[in-house]
Amino acid sequence: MRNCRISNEPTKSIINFGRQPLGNGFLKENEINREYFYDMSLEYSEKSMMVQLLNQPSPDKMFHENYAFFSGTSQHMSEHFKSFANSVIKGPYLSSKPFVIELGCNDGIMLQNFDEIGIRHLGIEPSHNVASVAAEKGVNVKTQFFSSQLASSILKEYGQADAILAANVMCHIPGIRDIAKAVKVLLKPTGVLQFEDPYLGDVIKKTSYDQIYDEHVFLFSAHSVKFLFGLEDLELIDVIPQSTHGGSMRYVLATKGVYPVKESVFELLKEEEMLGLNSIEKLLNFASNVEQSKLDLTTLLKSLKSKGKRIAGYGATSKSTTILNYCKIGPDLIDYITDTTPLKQGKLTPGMHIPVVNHEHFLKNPPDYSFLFAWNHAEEIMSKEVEYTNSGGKWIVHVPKVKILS
Ligand code: JHZ
Repeated sequence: MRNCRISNEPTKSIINFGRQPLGNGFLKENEINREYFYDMSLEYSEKSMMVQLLNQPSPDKMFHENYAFFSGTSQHMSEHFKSFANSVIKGPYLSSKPFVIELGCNDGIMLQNFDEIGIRHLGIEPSHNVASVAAEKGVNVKTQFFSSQLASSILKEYGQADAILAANVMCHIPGIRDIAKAVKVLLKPTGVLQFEDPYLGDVIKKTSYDQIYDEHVFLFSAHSVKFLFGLEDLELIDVIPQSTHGGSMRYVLATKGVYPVKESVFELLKEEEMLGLNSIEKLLNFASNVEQSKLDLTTLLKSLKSKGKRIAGYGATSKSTTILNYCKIGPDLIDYITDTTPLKQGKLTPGMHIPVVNHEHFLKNPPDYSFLFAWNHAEEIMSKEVEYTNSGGKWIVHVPKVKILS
């Protein structure tokens, strides 16, 4: 058994989701017998206050030349990253000749905004296919995993950065202790680290357990982020809640003592204590809510199926992999899942092997019920699918409770 990835102390188990495949391991029929599985157990460390997965597939199994997730698949997310970039550009932390680094820049969706106005920048992205989309847009990108070793060579080539940014990246990195060290080396004394990830508080409040899958090795809170980066003398100076990915948090960190700590940090720490995000008892309560959600969902789907209803999934998200495999939902309950990502189409979902089809298939074969796996994009999808809804198509969601939307 491994210990906490931050404190190296023993952890306590919150919930075990059992045998799980790769969240983005969409596969072809002839790859089924080679499919990879691991045991997914969510753990909590009382020392570091970090909620984490102890077992995780090796990074090269998850992030490679066929990585299936492109950030640019959502219009709303493009707007979000533009506004993130603008808040950095107009914010108080950049010098007159700034240098900005983004960790895990994916297809360049955020850095392109810096490139457009001539700000010196560098993206680090280990997945070749998405990195080459960034490079085609003119973004300066290194196709590598970030580490303290890479940080030293970046330092020699470019110097220190005014801002290091990351969105939906930090929670993916098992060796995060080394990342904290690398950030410390690369930041100017007045520089800031700004990163955002799905927030533990939202996951607990909404029972959105689908945020837990192989790539998300950590579920951060203000408490755990403060502890982790505090080990490198980096201080949490601001927290800014985000509506993206069903509820995220942006954390702003700087070298201790350089900037005042904003009131938002103290408030969030207090709220987390009230919610019990740093108490194993409250986290175990989350585990029973997850079990109830599984029961409610499988009961609903089986009852609809027994009435002869056709059910499809909308959005072959990484998140859906946890729901499908934990609840054992396969093609007997869900006919297909529609997704706009060409790399996922024509393949089967990881583990439960439901066919992934394009949007046209959904339009030509509208189901009676659509399970909204991409619930975090509900607004965008609902406005796109007005015709389906108006002609009687129904939507199922599982957060915050399993229900059919009226
Ligand atoms: P979406 C990924 O998670 C993986 P996922 C990763 N680990 C992570 O942290 C987050 O993103 C940031 C499709 N879609 O955003 C496109 C439609 O078909 O919820 C996507 O495949 N039609 C890096 O996969 C999926 O749904 C649409 O109209 O859980 C959405 O995936 C829209 C809007 C999306 O992230």
